[in-house]
Amino acid sequence: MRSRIWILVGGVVVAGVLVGFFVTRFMNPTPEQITATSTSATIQGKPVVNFTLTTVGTIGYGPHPAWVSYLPTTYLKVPAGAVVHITIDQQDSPSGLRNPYFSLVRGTVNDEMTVNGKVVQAIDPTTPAHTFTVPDLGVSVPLEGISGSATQNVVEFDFVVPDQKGLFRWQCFVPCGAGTLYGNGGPMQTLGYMAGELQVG
Ligand SMILES: [Cu+2]
Repeated sequence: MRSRIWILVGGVVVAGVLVGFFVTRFMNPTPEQITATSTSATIQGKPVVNFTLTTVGTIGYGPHPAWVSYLPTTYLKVPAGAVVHITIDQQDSPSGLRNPYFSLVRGTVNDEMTVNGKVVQAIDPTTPAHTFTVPDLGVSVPLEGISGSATQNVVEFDFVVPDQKGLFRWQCFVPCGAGTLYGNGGPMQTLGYMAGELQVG
């Protein structure tokens, strides 16, 4: 009798573990990360690693082809203690900011970025299409929307990541989710589009 109970308990535990794997792996898969490419450069004695991202007005594929998005993904992995050099080919039109604070460049090396090669520390708050913002690292960069016949603005900046491992949420702060409540729904609240994770270490 006793051994039967233990067989039952064991069966329940095994079933629970299998359900757990199903929920975490199949229902909620971890998306592919891209890893920063290493370089031989250093800034402030720290190794520089590179990412190149693109922001587009419509992603054009997947379950939400009409959504705005970062490409190729918003899941980024960098080594601890590195300087991350990001190049963003910004190809979307401006939406403008609700909170003009995010038109400032903050938390990057020298609190600056370059826009098409020109050094800038802030832009007009009505002109951003998106921002690249990592709140817990104090990093925020406004990405100027394209105007006239321009097809993209190339935005570059550097920031230092901590020496310890960590997972940092990042997102855009322009309410760019057109057609959603206050522009903050849809792609603005979905990882992989206008929100993502920066894995350090
Ligand atoms: Cu955005």
